[in-house]
Amino acid sequence: MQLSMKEQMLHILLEHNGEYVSGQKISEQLGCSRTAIWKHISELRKEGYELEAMQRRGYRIIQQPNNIRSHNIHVGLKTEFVGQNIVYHESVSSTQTIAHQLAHEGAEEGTLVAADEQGKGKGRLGRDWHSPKGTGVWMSLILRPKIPPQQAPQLTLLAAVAVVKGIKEAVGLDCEIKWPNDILIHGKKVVGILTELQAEADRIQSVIIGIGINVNVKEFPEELQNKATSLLIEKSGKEINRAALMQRILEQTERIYKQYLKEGFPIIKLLWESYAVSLGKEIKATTINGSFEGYAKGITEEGVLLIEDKEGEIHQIYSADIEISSQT
Ligand code: BT5
Repeated sequence: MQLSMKEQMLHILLEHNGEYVSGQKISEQLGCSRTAIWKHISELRKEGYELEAMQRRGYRIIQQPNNIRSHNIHVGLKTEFVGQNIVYHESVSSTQTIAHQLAHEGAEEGTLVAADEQGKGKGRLGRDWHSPKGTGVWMSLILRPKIPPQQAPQLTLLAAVAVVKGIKEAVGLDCEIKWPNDILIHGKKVVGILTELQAEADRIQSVIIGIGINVNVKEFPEELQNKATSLLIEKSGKEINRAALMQRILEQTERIYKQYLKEGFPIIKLLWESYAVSLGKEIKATTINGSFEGYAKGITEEGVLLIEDKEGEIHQIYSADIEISSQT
């Protein structure tokens, strides 16, 4: 997707990394008037960009706001289609609901819905996802893979791998994955992933991958205090740029997704296993049909978890909450 005039200007300023760029150079590069430049500068300032304008020297960027408006994500995003069409809202009930609607209306593959705050963020099985304002990444990505619906769980694992790699690249933190959709740091949940489908019996129309990341969350409500963490907490209070983090995750997602479409699941499976904490351990799995304990043997080619119980019987688990009972 083409960058707008304002985005192109931001791109030029960011490329100069705090150095001055003359108004003349900008107007030549963009083919616009000095008045138009000034208009965009004022708009960017209103959005929280700290920009300096100096006579005879031009403009320079001093600081970017830590917001996730679409052009903040768009400028500097090195993808072909993932995140190239961004729908940003300041406050929504859930980005999943909006993405479902857009997918239904035919939104192109790679369309991303992002919000600064969710009033009713969704977890699995009707659970809530705490999504406070201005501190997280709450986003839903629309993909349209030509795969049978039963392979869709693979995409949750694919997304988990992309998020782990993106966090490592942008922030330098190592995460672990707990099957199927939890990303943990030091045993506490920092990311949740929710994959939902629009499908016919034999064909996927779209997959909506919802990703919730606690980025700069400083405090959690009481019920989450023992089980949730944020990147800021794990970085000893260092604030993290959310747009840059999203860019790295979207780039990783596109790269791994393309590889998946070309070569299938095996490579993703290997990567996923290298980050998994719940394999090779005694675990307790709670499913909608009850809970039982056993040894987590591995995942199948479909991304299904295999658990061996005390009688040696192997169970295939499609969806569950996992507790790790002991190290083995
Ligand atoms: C998930 O569900 O982990 C999927 C979360 C997906 C959230 C994203 S945000 C963008 C998109 N739009 C949405 O509306 N949703 C997606 P589940 O495995 O069911 O975990 C939910 C449980 O995690 C809750 O019952 C809480 O115990 C806990 N929890 C809630 N908010 C949390 C948070 N911010 N951080 C860590 N744990 C949380």
